[in-house]
Amino acid sequence: MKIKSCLTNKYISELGVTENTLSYNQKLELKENGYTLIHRSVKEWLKYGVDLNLISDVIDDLIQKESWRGGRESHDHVNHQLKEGEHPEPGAQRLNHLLSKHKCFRKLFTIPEALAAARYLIDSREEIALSQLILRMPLPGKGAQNWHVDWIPRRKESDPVRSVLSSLLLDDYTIENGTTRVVPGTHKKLCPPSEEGYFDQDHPEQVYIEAPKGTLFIYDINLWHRASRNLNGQKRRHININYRSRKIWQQVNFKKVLDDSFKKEMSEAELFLLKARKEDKLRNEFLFKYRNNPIIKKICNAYWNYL
Ligand SMILES: O=C(O)CCC(=O)C(=O)O
Ligand SMILES: [Fe+2]
Repeated sequence: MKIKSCLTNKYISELGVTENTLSYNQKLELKENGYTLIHRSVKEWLKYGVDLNLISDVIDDLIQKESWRGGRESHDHVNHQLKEGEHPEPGAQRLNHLLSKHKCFRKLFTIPEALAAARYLIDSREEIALSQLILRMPLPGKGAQNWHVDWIPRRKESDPVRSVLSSLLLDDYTIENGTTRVVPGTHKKLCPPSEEGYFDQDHPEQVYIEAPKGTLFIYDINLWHRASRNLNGQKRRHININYRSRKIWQQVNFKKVLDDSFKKEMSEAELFLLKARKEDKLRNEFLFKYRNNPIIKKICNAYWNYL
């Protein structure tokens, strides 16, 4: 029997999410294909408190300022190996901790469709939190990734979906500027692409996501996907809004990194989604630091499944 996660439902409804926030077709696409695309113009986004032009300018300034250092906050476990001038992800510009860096990012983690999709796909017994808000931009001539999923692959039909990604496109996504490729339906598979021999080659059923600036590209964490190489050097920036089950790691420990003045301006519902209320437990920093150690990974996964 499924138990409703009442706090998440209560708070996302306070933030305007209803049963009808996603259309029937969007829900069907999420369930069957593993992704859906929702487009809004710059003007329409303004009604949601999202100023795409301002965000775009602020991102450019941050890229200028942080350059190859961008995104290091989430790569603490590899920081010691990174040399001067080396991006944490070779071939891509990243930025992290956006919420701490400018007010223009504040409404991005309460976009109703992103919240509704997270609630729709993540196991209904599990409460939800924002994991991170990051910027990714492939560098000219670079940025290709192998086929992957963004979390530990599901192995059994009964394994829960624990994360959903929503990419807000700040530029048009085209084949030439290195768009994301996906293989529709692969979110249902119980293995990662590498186990079927897919690394950096074309997949016979791949689809290039071609969509204009202002699109929200929402996908199940288990969908096979990969960023392509930026062939024409044109900007291809997106902000990734990642929700996860509260059982697993938040990539950013918002409770720790957001200051008190920021928290004071947040509603109870927003603080809940950031896992930054007084009663929310702090992440275990030791285990998080060593999260890629195979033994720690195994223990945490077993523990999360037991919870
Ligand atoms: O930028 C993209 O197209 C996708 C990036 C991605 O999948 C990742 O970094 O995990
Ligand atoms: Fe990914």
